[in-house]
Amino acid sequence: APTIRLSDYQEPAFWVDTVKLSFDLDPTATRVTSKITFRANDTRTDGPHDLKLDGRNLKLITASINGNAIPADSILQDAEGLTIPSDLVPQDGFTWVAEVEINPSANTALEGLYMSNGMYCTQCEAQGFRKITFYPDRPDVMATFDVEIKGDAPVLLSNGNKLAHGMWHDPWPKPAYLFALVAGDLKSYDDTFTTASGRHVDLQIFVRDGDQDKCAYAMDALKRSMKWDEQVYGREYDLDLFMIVAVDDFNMGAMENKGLNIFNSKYVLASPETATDVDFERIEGIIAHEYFHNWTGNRITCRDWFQLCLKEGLTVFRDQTFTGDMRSHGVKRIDDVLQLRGRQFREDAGPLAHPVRPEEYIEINNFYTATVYEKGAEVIGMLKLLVGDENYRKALDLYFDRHDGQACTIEHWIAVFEDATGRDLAQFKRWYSQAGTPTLSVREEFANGRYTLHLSQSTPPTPGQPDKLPLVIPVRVGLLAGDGSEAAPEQLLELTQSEQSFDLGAFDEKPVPSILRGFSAPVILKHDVDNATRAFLFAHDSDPFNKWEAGSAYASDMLVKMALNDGAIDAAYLDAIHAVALDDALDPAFRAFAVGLPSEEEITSAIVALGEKPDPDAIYTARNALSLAMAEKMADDLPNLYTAMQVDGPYSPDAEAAGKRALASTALGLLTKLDGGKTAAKQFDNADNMTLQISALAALIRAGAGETQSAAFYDQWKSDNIVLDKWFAIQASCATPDAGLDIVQKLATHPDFNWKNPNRFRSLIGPFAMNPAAFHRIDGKGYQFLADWLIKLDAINPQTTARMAGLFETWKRYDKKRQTLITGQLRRIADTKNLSKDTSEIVGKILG
Ligand code: BAL
Ligand code: ZN
Repeated sequence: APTIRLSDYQEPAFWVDTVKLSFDLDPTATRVTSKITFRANDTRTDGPHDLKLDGRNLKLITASINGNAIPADSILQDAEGLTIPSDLVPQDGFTWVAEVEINPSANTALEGLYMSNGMYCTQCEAQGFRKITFYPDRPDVMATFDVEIKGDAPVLLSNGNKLAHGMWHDPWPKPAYLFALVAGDLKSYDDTFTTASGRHVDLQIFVRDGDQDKCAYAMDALKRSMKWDEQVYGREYDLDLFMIVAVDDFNMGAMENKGLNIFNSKYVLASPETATDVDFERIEGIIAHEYFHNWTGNRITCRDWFQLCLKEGLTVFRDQTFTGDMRSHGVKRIDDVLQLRGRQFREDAGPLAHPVRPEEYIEINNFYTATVYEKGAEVIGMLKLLVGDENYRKALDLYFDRHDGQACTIEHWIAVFEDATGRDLAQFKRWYSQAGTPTLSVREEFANGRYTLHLSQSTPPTPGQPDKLPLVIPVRVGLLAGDGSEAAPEQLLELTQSEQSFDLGAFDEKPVPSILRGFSAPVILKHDVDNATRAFLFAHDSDPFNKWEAGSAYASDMLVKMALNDGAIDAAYLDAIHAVALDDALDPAFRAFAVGLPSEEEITSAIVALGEKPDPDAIYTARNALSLAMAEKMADDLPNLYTAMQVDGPYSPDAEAAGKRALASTALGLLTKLDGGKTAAKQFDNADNMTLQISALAALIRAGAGETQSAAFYDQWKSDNIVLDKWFAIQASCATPDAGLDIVQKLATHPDFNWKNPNRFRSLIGPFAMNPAAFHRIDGKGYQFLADWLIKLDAINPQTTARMAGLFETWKRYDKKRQTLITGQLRRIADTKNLSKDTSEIVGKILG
């Protein structure tokens, strides 16, 4: 498959003004008629131009230009599309009409038009529209769409405003990737919203009959998102109608199609009995994310797919801020950084590392990555920090003013900030083009009463990028006095050179620095800090992120040493964690994070950073030993803490109640180490909400118990697919190292393991591969299990397979024996006949 390069970008020869689509739905033979008006692109003076249209798996019935049928032998068609020679193409513009036939039932890749539980639905981003009809399927081609849907389903939906049953008009020019169609026997949960300027908007969430009672939270989140975007970004909604549809078979989390968002049902449907606190928060965040795309993605879209971060980084940043506003910024930041380190730092450190704006790809679906999304959001956060809140808003206003209705690039985005603030961002822009996580090294100096920080930065080589230039790194720094108070106002240091020194002023005694507050840049901080200082910051830092970080780094150092067999448990750490766990002045949600130990994945990467080979069993054992020591240390207080964190009254997913339950769950995990699972079993039996039920089950399974409860859970929830996914996932992720493989092998033969459904596939295979001690068995059977399933899934769903193949990206971290075992499996996948280009690109890169 060819490599597509940013440097090869060329505007299309023809623009599109209007698209009229008519669908005659049939499960195996849907007819699609398209009428498209093309206009010459006057900037392309290299004509005459052939008409080249993308199209895959389409049966062409008829095609005409300006009413003249095109003879079949004048149409050059291949697997990727068709070409009409220039002599048949009026160069100043023309109307194209074509009829094609497609087979939604055979579409297991879930891209284009497909069937899910008897309903028709679409997924067009990035390049699914070409599986619906012939079209210039590229985001810089924006057109208005009129859609007519013929079918016997009671609900026939498309983008824009509704004209009549099955008739839709979308007045806002959009690229084809934002097209959507849904048809089926769906019920709606309705509400309304009045925008700041008084526009009435109907809101509808479409679900299967019986699920209407699980829509209230998503609807509430939607209305809060709409209001927030008005208040914080001055952005109003722009159609008469906003619809969300819940779909069970979906490769992604959700999709921002104009006016018709399509969601993986697990990110819409929620009730206290079926969804956890974490699910509620995620639903809120994803509803917001997709809604926010209406401005950052839809009204202003991407010129080409290399610019994906233009909409995704910004929209993630916006949804993160929204969640922080709804809940707690401090806690949200900790959560986001944990995700960033667990997924994006991992990606950046391995063979799949790529810049926030990649410069080449084989399959664009492979670039919906943590780097494009999460690091893309970090870059926006840094930009905001550097220019300040007011300038940020000024720049965003200018962005919307200047580029509404356009398909843009990162250059446009940067220019808006330069024009709004007068600041030169040429160096800052390197964040978009340099892959790899920079290291920020810190050395302190206190001499003659002056305190100086010496900062240096370096970014490691990544595939295709051996040499790196210095970045602009915003470093928020606080300084603490010996009594824990702030010794000076917080400062924002801008590190722009490889090495730079910052004189932070005169002090009577050496202050204790709190560096990179709020995790002000996505870097790895290297600063030799002793445990006493960590304990001090953990006790006193006023910045919630760095307070948490101090405790986490303390635990991580200890766990690394324990796993490498030259460390013991530090009693001072246990004192510190004990104090924080019981400190009622602190938000329980914060305490839950503070008491939760670094994950096995985090300990693994810390060991790798020291140049050592991680031993998954030793890491598992070390972590267990420390948590047992914590449990024993707090033994007298845990029952009280657990009781104090119980929430009375009916379940509410609000942040305060959720925080209490999170801390109760942490306490329960520790208690289970002491009481043989008595408290957990009781919690399981009495649980009236999913948060309590599943946290009890998880605690039991982690302790190697919970068989009775697991069976009861299955019986209770076997007809609810979203909950059943949790049942698969919890067994795979919490399984003990020895039992893991047996458990997942058995689950893979379970009648409910419907592997063709992406949620079900991911719920078993993903958590197993992210359970390091179970997956990285020294006999290699964990690797073989994953590879077997990837090979099987690739034949029907390349996109999800390729995504899951990324689970092998860390192979170079491990010892020779494991490396050989993993690469053996990767080669087996690579050698599979008819392997998709999606999976082949990922596996090829991982093998290097
Ligand atoms: N655009 C794909 C799904 C999302 O990022 O919202
Ligand atoms: Zn998005």
